[in-house]
Amino acid sequence: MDDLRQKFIDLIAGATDEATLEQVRLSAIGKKGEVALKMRELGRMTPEERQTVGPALNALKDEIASAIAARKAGLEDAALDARLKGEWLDVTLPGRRRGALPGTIHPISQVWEEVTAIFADMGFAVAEGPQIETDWYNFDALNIPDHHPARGEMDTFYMHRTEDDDRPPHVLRTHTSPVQIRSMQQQGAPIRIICPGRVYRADYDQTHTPMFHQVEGLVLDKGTSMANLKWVLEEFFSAYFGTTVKTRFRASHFPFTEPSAEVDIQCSWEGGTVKVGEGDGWLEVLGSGMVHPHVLRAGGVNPDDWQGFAFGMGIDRIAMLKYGIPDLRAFFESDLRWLRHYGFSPLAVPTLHGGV
Ligand code: 2U9
Repeated sequence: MDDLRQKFIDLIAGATDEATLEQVRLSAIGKKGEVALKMRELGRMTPEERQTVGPALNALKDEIASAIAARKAGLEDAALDARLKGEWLDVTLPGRRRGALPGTIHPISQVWEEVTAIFADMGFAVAEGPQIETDWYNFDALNIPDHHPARGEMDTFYMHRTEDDDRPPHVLRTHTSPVQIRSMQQQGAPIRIICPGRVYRADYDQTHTPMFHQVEGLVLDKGTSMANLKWVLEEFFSAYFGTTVKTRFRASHFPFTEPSAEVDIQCSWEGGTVKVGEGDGWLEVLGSGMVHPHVLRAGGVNPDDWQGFAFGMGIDRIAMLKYGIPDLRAFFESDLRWLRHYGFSPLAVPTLHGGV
């Protein structure tokens, strides 16, 4: 029996995987294993022999069973250790880059939001309107005469109609001024609004695209003057460029304002780059004036009771100035490298407290 014990203890110790260990278990203490065979011999023994051999065989069976269980636990531990070593993970490594880069906010959208935030802080509401307008809202209401060159097909996109269609002619709006006419008609005076939006002119070269973006402003009240206009614009440009910006008003002419002024902002031209808010150069960025009485009347506002100013500027142009974007046409080419370079984080929402 000692030989039997030694043989199986050696076999158990030598088993290096669970399958071999199971083989050893079957051949030792399985139903047809060697211990079972020895048990069968008990029948042929004397009662005295049986009393010593029987318990000894049971003890041997138990001993082999626990040796197998211990070995099995050892093998499982070793397997787990090997797995842990093999599947080791450095949780301090930087994360993997995502396949597609996140999109960016287009500079025009960014500047649109910046401009809106600044004027909102000065009490201006935002008004929007249709991009397809009747020629009445786009021209007549703004005191633009029939013979004016802006009305020509060279400058304006007309929506052509069939001959039997007698609805009024429609155009792609050439400025956002019609929105102000509609706002005056709907809410009357006093009013303080800006109208940012897309506008269309039949023009395409280095500095013009057939679609571009404007923001116009309108303030009507009892005693609103050019002095108020100048303050609002200087306040706007200083907030927008983040530095005090002087303005220069030059007399001009627009059909919808009287008097009219073109507005320049102070800048320096050094090393081929424009810097706003310093130096003694000037840059034209804006048109403005006191709203013409004809235009007030078209909007249903009595010019004997109310007066005020209006202004207009190009969003694309002031975006180029602030962010050093040299080529206007690149704005609309959807070049991903350009968008990543000049675009803004979707989380960098312009706010006055955060600094626009
Ligand atoms: C109403 C009355 C008057 C808006 C104005 C300009 C002068 C102007 C240009 C600037 C650059 C257009 O984007 S641009 O090409 N705009 O010069 N705009 S006064 O005057 C208005 C608007 C609405 C009811």
